[in-house]
Amino acid sequence: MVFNNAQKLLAGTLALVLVAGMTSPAFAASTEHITNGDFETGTFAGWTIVEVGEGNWFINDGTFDPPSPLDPIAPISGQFDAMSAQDEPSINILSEPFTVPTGISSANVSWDDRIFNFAGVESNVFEDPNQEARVEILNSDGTTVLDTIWSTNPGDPDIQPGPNPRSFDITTTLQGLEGQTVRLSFTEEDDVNYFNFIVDNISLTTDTDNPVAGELLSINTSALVIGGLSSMMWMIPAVAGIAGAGIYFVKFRANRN
Ligand SMILES: [Ca+2]
Ligand SMILES: [Ca+2]
Ligand SMILES: [Ca+2]
Repeated sequence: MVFNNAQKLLAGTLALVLVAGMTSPAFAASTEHITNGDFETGTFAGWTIVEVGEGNWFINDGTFDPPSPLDPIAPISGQFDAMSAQDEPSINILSEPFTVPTGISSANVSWDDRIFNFAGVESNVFEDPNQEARVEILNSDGTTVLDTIWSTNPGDPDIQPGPNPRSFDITTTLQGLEGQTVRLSFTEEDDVNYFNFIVDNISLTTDTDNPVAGELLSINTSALVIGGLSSMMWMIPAVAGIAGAGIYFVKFRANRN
């Protein structure tokens, strides 16, 4: 009967551990890779700006009046967002580096924007790439485009006050860049007329399905302590994984009862 009690204790403990492990969110880790994506620091902390020509990215608190026909406009959310503005033709690049994790099961990028393209008097409101807003994955030093996630295209509405929520699955792209440091980049390029691209709430998240190391550790620890009361047959499959432990649990019960 002592053996049976030990067996019951072992079975019960394993069942609890297995249930706890199987329902634990720790199996998939979700990570946000963008800091200050809402610009609520009131600064570009975390971001890198590269500007070519007479333009730049500016923190907008609702009082910023760009040189374009656009009047001051409230931030998309909170107290601040980021706005591109210019006096002359320019390329304005706002990017933030991040390291792509390994074992990615899903990846998503999202942001909110407003678009004010004042090239409406020209034959083409948007031109690729010289009167365009685009969101890309760049290499670590920002010199190479690895993927274009989204861009404006000829025929798009020139004025889109929104705010326009945009979200894209970039799982495949990031799975091909695992372990690398890359940049999420927002570029506004203009050489036809004024163009204000306003962004806020920028987020890039990945889910990883790495081996459940933390869960296995707790299972093994619990099982090993109790395992001393019974058969070490348990330990081999338990170390191998939850599924293995489950299978041997069934086998153990079948053999002993
Ligand atoms: Ca904001
Ligand atoms: Ca203005
Ligand atoms: Ca385009």
